[in-house]
Amino acid sequence: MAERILTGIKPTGQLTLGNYIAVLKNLKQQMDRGECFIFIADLHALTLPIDPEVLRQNSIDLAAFYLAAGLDPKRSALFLQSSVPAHSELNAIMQNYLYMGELSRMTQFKEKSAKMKENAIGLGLFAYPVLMACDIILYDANIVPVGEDQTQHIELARDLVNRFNNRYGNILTMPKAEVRKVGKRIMSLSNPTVKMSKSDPKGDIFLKDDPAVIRKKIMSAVTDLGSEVKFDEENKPGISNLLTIYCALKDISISEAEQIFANYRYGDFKKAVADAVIDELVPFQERYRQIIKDKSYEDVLNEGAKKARAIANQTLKRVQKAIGLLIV
Ligand code: ATP
Ligand code: LTN
Repeated sequence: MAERILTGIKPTGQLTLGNYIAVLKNLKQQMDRGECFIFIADLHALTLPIDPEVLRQNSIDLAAFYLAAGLDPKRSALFLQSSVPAHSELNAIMQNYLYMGELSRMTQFKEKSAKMKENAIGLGLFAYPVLMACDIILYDANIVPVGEDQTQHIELARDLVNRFNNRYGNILTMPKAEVRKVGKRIMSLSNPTVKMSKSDPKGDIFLKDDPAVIRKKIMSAVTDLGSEVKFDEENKPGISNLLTIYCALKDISISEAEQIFANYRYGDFKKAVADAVIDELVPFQERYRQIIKDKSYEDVLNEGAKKARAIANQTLKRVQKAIGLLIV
């Protein structure tokens, strides 16, 4: 059976190298494997306060980034989550099949709400994984490429599918998270014990950074005691993170990289990592600028929404019928 692949990114801020490695870098390979549904999770971006103009700009940027990464609109649907109403409609149904206890155990919710006052935490932030499960279920996706931080949400989507199918028959497709072996969690360059994240942009490499800025950030990345370039997450988290970035971009294993850099000092090693990031991002940025200029994302999003709506509406109908809603 051909694979059905789905993934999304929130337009909440400037995209980072973490997003690139987790999702964008593999887009071309994913299209060779099966049918891709790739979206801009703009409804999810509303789960924390965001300025309307910033949301609009981020959404355009994200569409252009997907295209710059090689997304081929003939072989995949690129769309805005908000332009497919079935996401919200299925969400209204599925919120009855996931429970408060389960949702309150989600690490992302705990982290994002930790510093907020109780009466400022929106219901949408709490219910985030319900909508995310709907995103996946609507397209009968069996493969969901993500970074490691999202696997807990996909486990919950799997629980939902099990629960639903046990009760109503074989209605929903079981999804599976696909996390790359090397690069599942890119860490901050200034604090390699925390995830590089666009909502907490300390030690981030942004996809729009100029080459000189990228070089400066990598050359001043936190490194560790000792002088050997070796992968050891516990004792050498900084070097391990830079090795991970290098391997993820060059598609080689950690041990291959350790061999390449066996006689390198930290400074020369960092220079090689900076070169690798710049070599990857410069042509990508050129494509991005061209797409922003010619606005080719507009037609692509339009066409993508049509394709997505056709599939999503079928699943929604199947669910409505199964649970006893009258379809008239
Ligand atoms: P936020 O900080 O707003 O939560 P985010 O970048 O973590 O942003 P998304 O934009 O929705 O969240 O992430 C898109 C994809 O990128 C997800 O699959 C996520 O797991 C992955 N991702 C994000 N940051 C990293 C990282 N540092 N390393 C690996 N994957 C990442
Ligand atoms: N939750 C993801 C973004 C996201 C997603 C999805 C990813 C929303 N819906 C469906 C994969 C499949 C995030 O926060 N990184």
